[in-house]
Parts: sequence; C-alpha cells; structure tokens
Amino acid sequence: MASVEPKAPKGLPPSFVWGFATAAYQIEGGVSEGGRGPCIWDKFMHLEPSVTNGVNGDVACDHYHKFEEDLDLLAKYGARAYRFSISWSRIIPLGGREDPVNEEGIAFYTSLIDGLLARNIQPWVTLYHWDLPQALHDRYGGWLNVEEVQKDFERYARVCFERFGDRAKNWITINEPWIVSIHGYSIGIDAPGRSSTNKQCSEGDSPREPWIAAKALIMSHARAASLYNKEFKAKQGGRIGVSINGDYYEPWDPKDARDHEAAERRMEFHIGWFANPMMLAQDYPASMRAQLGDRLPQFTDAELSLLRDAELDFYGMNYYTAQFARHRSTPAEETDHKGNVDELAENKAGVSVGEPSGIWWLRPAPELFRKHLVRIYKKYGKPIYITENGCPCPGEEKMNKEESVRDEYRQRYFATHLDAIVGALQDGVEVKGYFAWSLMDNMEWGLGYDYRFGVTHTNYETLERTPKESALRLRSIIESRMST
Ligand code: PNW
Repeated sequence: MASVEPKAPKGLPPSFVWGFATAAYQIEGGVSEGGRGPCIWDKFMHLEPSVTNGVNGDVACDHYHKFEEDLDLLAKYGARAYRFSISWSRIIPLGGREDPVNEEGIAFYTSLIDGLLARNIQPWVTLYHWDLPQALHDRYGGWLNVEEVQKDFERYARVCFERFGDRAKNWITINEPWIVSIHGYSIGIDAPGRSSTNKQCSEGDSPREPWIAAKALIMSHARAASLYNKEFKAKQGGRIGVSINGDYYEPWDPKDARDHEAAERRMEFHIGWFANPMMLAQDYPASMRAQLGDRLPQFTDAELSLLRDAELDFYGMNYYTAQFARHRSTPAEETDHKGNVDELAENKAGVSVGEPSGIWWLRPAPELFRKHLVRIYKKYGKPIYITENGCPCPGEEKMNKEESVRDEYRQRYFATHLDAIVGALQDGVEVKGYFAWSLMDNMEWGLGYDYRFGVTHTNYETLERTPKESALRLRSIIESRMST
C-alpha cells in the first residue's frame, strides 16, 4: 500500500471537497424517540423478517445518541465535508403538508449541523434516503400517488430549507431513485416490498408500479429543487443536486454492435431514466419508450416546465462497480427493467471486470469509472460530486475487529478510484468532490449488518467504534493527489 502515494498522479484541485457519507435509517436508531414517526423501513423490517434477515433499524449504530462521538471521528479523519440524510418522519412524523412539525427532530439535526460547523466540516444534506413516513404510504399509497406525494415532499423540503438552510448550503433531493423504484416496487427487496414477481411479497403490480413510483420521485425532486431555486438559493447562497446511482456497462462482445447498443441501453434504463428528466428536463430515453410503451408515464407540458425550473447545480454520482452487457435475441418480458440485456462479470474473452470484493455485486473497475465520468459529463454537463464510493473487503463479513481494521483492500479501492478521478479531470470532466461510503459500518438495508462498508468498525453489541486504517488513510490518499 505504501506504493499508492509516491506514484500518485497529481491533479485534484486544492478546493476538492471530500469526506464520508451515511444515511439516517442505516445509522440512527432511536426510531421511537424524540417524537419520530414510523417510516416504511420500520414496518417492512418488522413485518417481513424473511426478506430482511430478521434484522431492523431500531438501534442500528445508535447514532441518534452517539452523534457527538461520530462528529469527533469525522474531525479526527480530517474530513472537509459530511454527507448525511434527514429522516422525514423525525421532522414531520405523519409526513403530510398539513401535519405538525416535530421540534425535537429539528433540534436533533440542528445539533448535528452546528456540531459539523464547529469542527469546520461542511454539511451535505440528503432529503430522502429511502425512509418515507409510513403514514403517507397508508394514507394514499406513498410513492404510488404522483400528485399527492410531491406536494408533501415539497412542504418537507421547505421546512428543511427554512430551518437548516442558513447553515447547510449543499442539498441533495433524493438518493438513488432507481433503487427506490426497482427494489421497492418491482423486485420487492426494499421497503415497501411490493412486487408481483417476488413470491415473498404479498402485494404489488410490478409491470406498472416502478414506473409510477419513479415519476413521483422525479416530480417530488423537481418541486423541491425549483422551490430552492426560487425562494432560497439567492438568499442562502447554497447549491442543490440529486444522487443518481448506476453501474458502467461495457459490451460483452466488443465486436458485436448489438452488445454496444445493449450496454448503452442498460445505462439509459439505469441512469437516463432519471437523469434525462432531472438534469435535462427531457422525456425518458427513447429506448425506454420503445420497450415499455404505455407502461411509462408521460410528462405534461406543465411538468416539463417545472423540471426546467428545477435546474440543478451538480450531478451527485453514486458509483461502485461496472459490468458487461450482452444483448438478448428474445423479446423483453413485461417486468423487465434492464433494457432486455444480460449482465455479466466477464466478457466474451473471459476477462473479468474486476476482482471480487466483500459483496457479490461489487467488483472494482476504476478504469471504467473514468469512462463513466466522461460519459456522464458529456451527457449532462454539470459539475460532478461523487456522493458515494466504497466497498467491503473480501471476507470482511466474517472478520473480527482486529482483522477488519487492517483494510488494505479498501485503501486500494479508494486510491485507484481517486486516480480515476484525476484521469477524468485530465479528460476535462469537472469532478469537484468525493464522499466515501461509509463513515461507519452500518445496516446494509435488507442484507442486515454483516456487510461492512465503513471506514470505522462498528461493534453492534457494545456499539463501540474503531477506526479502520482506511479512515485515517483517505486524507493522505487525497492530499497526495492534490496539485499545490
Ligand atoms: C447504495 N446494488 O445502495 C445506497 O445509497 C447506500 O445506502 C448503500 O448502503 C450503499 O449503496 C452500499 O450498498 C445500493 O445491489 C444498494 O447494486 C444496492 C446496490 C447498489 C447500491
């Protein structure tokens, strides 16, 4: 590992923003404290233990009580910025636009934000990282009710901008709308666990619902961003964007034009689905219209106009891995959401996209990360912040603390991905910041607590935090790549 710094290519600007990221439900716990209302993940994990490995977020990392200690960790690691999410049902326990604001919830995030500023760490606030108030799901179907949910989200966003925007200047509306739509409403492995194809789910209509939920997420995002642009940005001097996930895809057979098309189509179904409306105020990609027909909702002129008012300051990119895409010769199934392609870890010549990590879906592919950055920047033209990037080390789920803290694999993952960012800067891409996922080991959603993405080891029995080597190393990995 000593080798990564001396040879490191220079090129990160001295202003490069960097730090660590988390999400409320994955770390906070304290689910019935401080006036917090239930969210869809509380219900999902308690009612569907077979899907969620019998775990839940009731305690998680107990960040709700230990946040001061966690702020001290950030300071110790030298972070310039911290990305966290606000729990909607801590701010408005019943979620809706007529429902009361919970001052205890406001007080919690006020302490968190003030604690960051006192340590000279910039707050980066995600409004929605998957924890919809359960009351809104019960009242009108939550994300399945495009017209209602966007009004409630706008009011929730307004409360956050009004109460925190004088000190929090960097806003992310929604985290990974693809996961919310597909995992929540098509394959049913995330809250609210709806699917017509997954036998473990009792409800859902997956040929329709993911596309409806996605439109609700897009329009809710647009309402919040246009509100910020109109009423808060000039006064508060902040910025707003969105965090979009999506792997990079290479053609399985580089000599087959149909695989080149399949790779591009796969990325349109993953990224363009959200980025075309959110970043460009445009309709969904043509390849999606061609495959999905009437199942894909339309945008009205008024909706496109709202999307134009919601112009964003940056593209937040959550990037972990890449894959190969191979075209299929059979027609797409009704529930297909991938553009009718096969996804493979090896190409036709048997070359792997990357070595295995500590989770099956993630293989590091930093050279493809550089290509990904170039592709996204060419398409959307906004400055890019990497709002998530990280991995569990191979076998880390079975390691004890002493083994887990010696995380060379994670340090190499960070170093090679920062090299890719330097490469992309040389290609002319504006990459302005980087958040490692995650500040600490936490609840990896329905997979539970076994997969450890943290730079801090969490002991879930004692809740003790122990910095892994990568926690202290990230700063030098970044600073050694800065041009002075
Ligand atoms: C992101 N996949 O989710 C989320 O934003 C985080 O909350 C999460 O902990 C992190 O990545 C690590 O997984 C993903 O299956 C969940 O490809 C699943 C996938 C990708 C991203």
